[in-house]
Amino acid sequence: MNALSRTLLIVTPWIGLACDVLEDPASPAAAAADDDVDEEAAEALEPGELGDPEWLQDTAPDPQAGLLCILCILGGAEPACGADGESYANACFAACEGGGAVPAVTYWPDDDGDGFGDASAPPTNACTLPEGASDNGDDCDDADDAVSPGSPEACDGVDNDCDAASHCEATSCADIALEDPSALDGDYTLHVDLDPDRPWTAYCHDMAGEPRTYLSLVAVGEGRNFAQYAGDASVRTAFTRVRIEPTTLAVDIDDLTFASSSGGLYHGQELVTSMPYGVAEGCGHVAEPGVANVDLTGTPFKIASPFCTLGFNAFGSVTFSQDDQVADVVGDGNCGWTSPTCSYDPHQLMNTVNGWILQLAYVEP
Ligand SMILES: [Ca+2]
Ligand SMILES: [Ca+2]
Ligand SMILES: [Ca+2]
Ligand SMILES: [Ca+2]
Repeated sequence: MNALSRTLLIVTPWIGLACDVLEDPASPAAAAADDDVDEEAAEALEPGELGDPEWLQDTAPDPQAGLLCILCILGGAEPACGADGESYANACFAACEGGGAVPAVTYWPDDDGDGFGDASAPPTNACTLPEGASDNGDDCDDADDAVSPGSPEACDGVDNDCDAASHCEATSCADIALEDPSALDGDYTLHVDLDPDRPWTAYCHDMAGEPRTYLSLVAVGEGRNFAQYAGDASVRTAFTRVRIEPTTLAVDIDDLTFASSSGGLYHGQELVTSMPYGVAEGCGHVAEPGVANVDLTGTPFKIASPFCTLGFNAFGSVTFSQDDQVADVVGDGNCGWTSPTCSYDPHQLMNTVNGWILQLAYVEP
């Protein structure tokens, strides 16, 4: 052991003891401080303890400590933080001049200034918040101040809130596809007008192409959700899903993507092979009149359209269930039909468009 090391071994614990004295003159150590430090104390305190925040942290500054601080410097050369937020050459300076030594804080760069640091950038330790830095590394995109924990999720394909498990609230299947271009066709929860109290399960179709929103019909099978034209012969179309415009809640009665048809008949020179949703047509007073059914049971929607009967010698009716979720439709004449609102063409022929004429409404909770 050389002379300097021996000096440090002796001086350093003495300083520690002296700082305790300054902090609490009434302590037993105060009496001992008047005497030389004995061998026992030197052995009890290792030089490294000078850097221990346990005793440095609350050490009060005191002008009388000037000499002690000079000696103290010998105790170490690691930069340290003072309670005053300044950086000092070592822990002794921080303790004696900086109001007590405190641990350095880890900071991350915050280039976009949103208060959240870049977790992927190397952090730095400092005594106070450096300019352009943050005390956390929670930003998942430090080049966009609209992206950070707690930011609202938009349907934009971006993880706006730095939580990969959370997605935007969607009103349409197009929203779902925008948020997640890899989303597959299937059932998704949408909200009417983004209202958390008005959820519904949509079937999203053609998500990889032009996403379209469908309402899956629960009541399917014999006598449910079909349209019919009865004449010399009959054509009947059954629906398992109908296309819905999720912002207006109108149904395109012409969409046959999830419909199947059977039979066929000639209307004049034209062969009719399918019928629009909710339309009943009859011609010639033969056999049974045309009938149709709309049944939204099991969905959170009800029928909000009036129906109307048109045609030559037309007669017909519509009977709604009490909750307006079911409509039984009759249409006949020579020829005549009953349809949602008033369809442009009751039987579906080439180049005819009825469009979004069946209006639905959300069943309020
Ligand atoms: Ca940031
Ligand atoms: Ca950001
Ligand atoms: Ca998003
Ligand atoms: Ca998210």
